Amino acid sequence: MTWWRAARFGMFIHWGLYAIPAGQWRGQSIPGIGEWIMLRARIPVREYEQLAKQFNPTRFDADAWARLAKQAGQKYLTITSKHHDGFCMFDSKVTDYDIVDATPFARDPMKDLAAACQRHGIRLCFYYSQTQDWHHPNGDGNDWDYDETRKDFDCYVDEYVKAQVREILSSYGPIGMIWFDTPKRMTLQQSRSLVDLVHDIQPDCLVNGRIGNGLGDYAESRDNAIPGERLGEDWEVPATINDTWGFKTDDHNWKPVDELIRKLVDCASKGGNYLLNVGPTADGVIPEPSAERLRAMGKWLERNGESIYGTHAGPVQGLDWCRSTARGGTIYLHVFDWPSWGSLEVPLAVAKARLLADGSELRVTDSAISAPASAPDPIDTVIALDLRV
Ligand code: JFZ
Repeated sequence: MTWWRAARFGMFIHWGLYAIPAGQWRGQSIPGIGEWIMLRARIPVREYEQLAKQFNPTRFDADAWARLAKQAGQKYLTITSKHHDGFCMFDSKVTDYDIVDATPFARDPMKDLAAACQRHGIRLCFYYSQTQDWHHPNGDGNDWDYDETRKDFDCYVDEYVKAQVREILSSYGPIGMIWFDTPKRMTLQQSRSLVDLVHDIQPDCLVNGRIGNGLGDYAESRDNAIPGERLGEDWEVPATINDTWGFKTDDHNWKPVDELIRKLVDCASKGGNYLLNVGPTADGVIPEPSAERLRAMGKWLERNGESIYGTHAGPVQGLDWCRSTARGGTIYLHVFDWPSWGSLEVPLAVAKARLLADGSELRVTDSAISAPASAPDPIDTVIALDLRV
């Protein structure tokens, strides 16, 4: 868990056939998250499958994606190898329903991504939908093509899921983590056998909490739900920049940069990781509104990353106007609301205070820190504190 705890910030990528309809089906806008369009519109397998013939992401540039993650200050990248629609974005030998065999693209983008992540020092992780598979006759969730009561789910897990988990762990070098999702009908025995399989192949590979049945190396929060207080366990929140994971043409509800930075800080202050999603288009491009926000976050982290990476939850908790993180003897006070009255009152025995961004010292009297009239950084001014011993 060492790398994962130090990382604090990762890139989530939801990319698959659903990026083609991008929220529209037969001239209708389908409400909800883009990657669920097959279920929401009850699209028959035979019809949805046809999308593969159009999938040709000629503008896909693995290096650009890894570079963007790097510029954003993200330390790991988790990409959908297979989402609930069942389409495999990697070269699988146990099905032809994959990007190499079924699309005109006919290449494995995960190979390029693995190499690009290596080059840029980003840990590659795979999302894998182990329970829901709306394409496989024995997978969970598709009751419009198949009779749910006649499915042999155990067989699907033993013969298909395990084979594919083996593939994604054997073909792309070291994998940081497998991000399982929506365990639903997984039994404890099934969850356990998948964890064991992962560790048999790559002992250092982590498994997230959505493997189900209380297993996994850390807890996964509900989507977009940052806990109200610090937790005594390792946790991560998967989050969207707009309101969808998979690309949708009509979702323009992009969160502003200041909100995204504060959410990252909020997570770090409660001891958790922020896994922030991008949904590339069908031609392989990360939407510019996402890219520009990520680059702005990276700019902020260039100046203030010391207060995020490798830190744990700080001692000041439960105040609206600030957050805190800590590492070694240093406490990082993150000021969201700058005082107009010239002083910051902190419930700590402060000895020394300096602005992290430029190193300048702030005067300290009786634990109150003198504050310049206006916020040095209106998004989050970080002050590094030494305490009296
Ligand atoms: C799941 C997926 O169904 C979704 O498509 C996306 O991949 C997301 C990251 O994960 O959705 C969930 C799973 C769990 C919760 C909410 C949405 N939850 O626990 O609240």
